[in-house]
Amino acid sequence: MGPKRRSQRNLCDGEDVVVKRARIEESGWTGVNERTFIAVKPDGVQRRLVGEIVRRFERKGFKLVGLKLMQASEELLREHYSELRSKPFFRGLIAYMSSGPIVATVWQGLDVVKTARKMLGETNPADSLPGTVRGDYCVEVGRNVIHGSDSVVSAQREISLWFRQNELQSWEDNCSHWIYN
Ligand code: IDP
Ligand code: MG
Repeated sequence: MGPKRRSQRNLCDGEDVVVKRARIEESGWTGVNERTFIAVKPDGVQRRLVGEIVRRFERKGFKLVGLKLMQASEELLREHYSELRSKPFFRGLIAYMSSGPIVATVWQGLDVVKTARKMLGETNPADSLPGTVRGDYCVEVGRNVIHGSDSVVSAQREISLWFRQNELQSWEDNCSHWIYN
């Protein structure tokens, strides 16, 4: 399989077909339209943290534009974490992330990428302050319950990897003027 073909495969459901991936519109990713990819990892789902995590992002004022419960394929996970493929923990990371369903979400709002990373806490829960998801709900780096994109560029890459275009909703936010002035 050539590189072009591979890049068009829909890794989010394993179908070997050409599909419309979530479109990356550079101009639409600034200001209040910035988006990030947040996933509740298998341990977060097992430990019934989905509602708590979604609640935090909703109450903060971010807008939910995509959400699905899914079993991620190893192929998707290897692509998602491709930057870490030479790390000694890579195999364990793929095994962990494919050990059960994940809740994949996309959130939109002003500075959502940076703010979501603060809400997550540090990669190692031991370094994460109370009040962050990892600071409140986990102990070990290998079971840190949540993923969040680390930059706008990563967010664009990850959203297009995990979501099809028609899985992301554009909806009118009737309370946006209570969140933005
Ligand atoms: P991040 O999730 O905070 O962005 P990354 O460095 O991108 O952190 O690592 C991705 C994931 O790989 C982490 O969330 C964690 O699940 C896992 N991981 C990172 N470092 C280690 C490690 O030293 N041992 C085991 N797992 C790790
Ligand atoms: Mg990362």
